[in-house]
Amino acid sequence: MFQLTKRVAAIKAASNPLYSRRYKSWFADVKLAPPDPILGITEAFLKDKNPKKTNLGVGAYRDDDSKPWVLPSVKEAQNRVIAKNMNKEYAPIHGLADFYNKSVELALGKDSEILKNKCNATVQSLSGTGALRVGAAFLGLFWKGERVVYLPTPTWPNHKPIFMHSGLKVANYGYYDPNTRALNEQALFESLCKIPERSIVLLHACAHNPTGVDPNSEQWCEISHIMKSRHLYPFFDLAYLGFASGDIDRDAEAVRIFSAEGHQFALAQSYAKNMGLYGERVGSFTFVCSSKDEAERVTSNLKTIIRPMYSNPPVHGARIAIEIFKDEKLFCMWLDDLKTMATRTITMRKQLKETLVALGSKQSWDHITNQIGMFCYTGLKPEQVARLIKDYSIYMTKDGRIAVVGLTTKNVAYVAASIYAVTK
Ligand code: KET
Repeated sequence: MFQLTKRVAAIKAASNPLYSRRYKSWFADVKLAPPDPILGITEAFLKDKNPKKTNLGVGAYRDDDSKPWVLPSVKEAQNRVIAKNMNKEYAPIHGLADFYNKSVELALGKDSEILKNKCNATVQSLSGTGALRVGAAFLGLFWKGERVVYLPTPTWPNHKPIFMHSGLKVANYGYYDPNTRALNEQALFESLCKIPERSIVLLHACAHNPTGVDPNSEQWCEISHIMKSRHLYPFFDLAYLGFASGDIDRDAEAVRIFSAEGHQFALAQSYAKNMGLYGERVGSFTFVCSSKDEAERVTSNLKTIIRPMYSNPPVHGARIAIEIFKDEKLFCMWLDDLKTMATRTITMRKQLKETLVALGSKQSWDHITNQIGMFCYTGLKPEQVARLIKDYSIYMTKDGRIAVVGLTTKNVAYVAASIYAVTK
């Protein structure tokens, strides 16, 4: 008691103005962080009062009434999940096996030797970002090669912090040519040849974000050969499986080429876009290992990473995916939904291009229809983007990326006219 009173007196004595000023706040030195380059745009869009405002920022599919679309297959699967009246117990640390086993099979293919030999270390993840994050954290702890992750120029802005937060360095490799608005094959191959051996290389498996430009089959084979001969480690980000072309096998081509050629690689998968399960955070992460034994050891360590990070993943979205995976009819319904999204996106690309041409734009807009996936890398300059946002309330990322999935038959004319106005 005496001890305590003495201590309190000491604290009071310390509360002189100088002392209290110094300890007014623990976070006085924390500076305001910039808004997120993608999700920050939605925040600005929501504040805008213009009735014509259009959000082409975030990559989230909209129907032709600009409404988020819950896929009919997902609705049906969710009804089935609810009808089962399941409990709300914790999932295992690595998630629901019925989900993650089918997820990796979707990417690697039913006949995958890797899966037959159980060489995969696969876990459920918090969507694609969580998959990348867990994979990065594992590499941060165990990677014995060059601790640098090479990212394409440009890339999804979240890649850099994800790897840096895991204690890895990041650098870039050539990918896109702004003049041709297509793949810069020479820069890509040359820079891959120069990357120090045993480095990590991040590859967008399909529907490259933000450019919408993918290597073709031959180019993927070449990338695979270079990476193999130079002992580069492939880390695939597969966030758009089935969304790029509407065909899962086609979109999985790059991953399957690398599997067939015997690469060991990392694979982050997301069901945000292809099942429209954005907010449910459904995904999986896989390391393709050299043996079953190695895969078991890797899995056990993935679990030790996940446990203190978020303990175990949410179950609801994964249960929806399981319903779709295990019922052939529902699975076919999902494939149809994927086609619906891919077809509407392609139609909007065409309409945007045709309207710009009809307005008399002298620029070439062929890249709008040549690029694939959710986005179009328009080539608009930062000042043109700024005008579109300020004068027309058309929101997009600063680099001129538009989410084509946000275009509709109702807003495309306004968007085209506005783009024409700032580019003529
Ligand atoms: N990888 C890529 C290439 C990607 O574009 C996204 C999302 C993700 C991973 C992660 O998605 P998740 O929801 O964690 O499964 N991209 C869109 C949304 C975002 O930035 O979070 C976008 O670029 O708009």
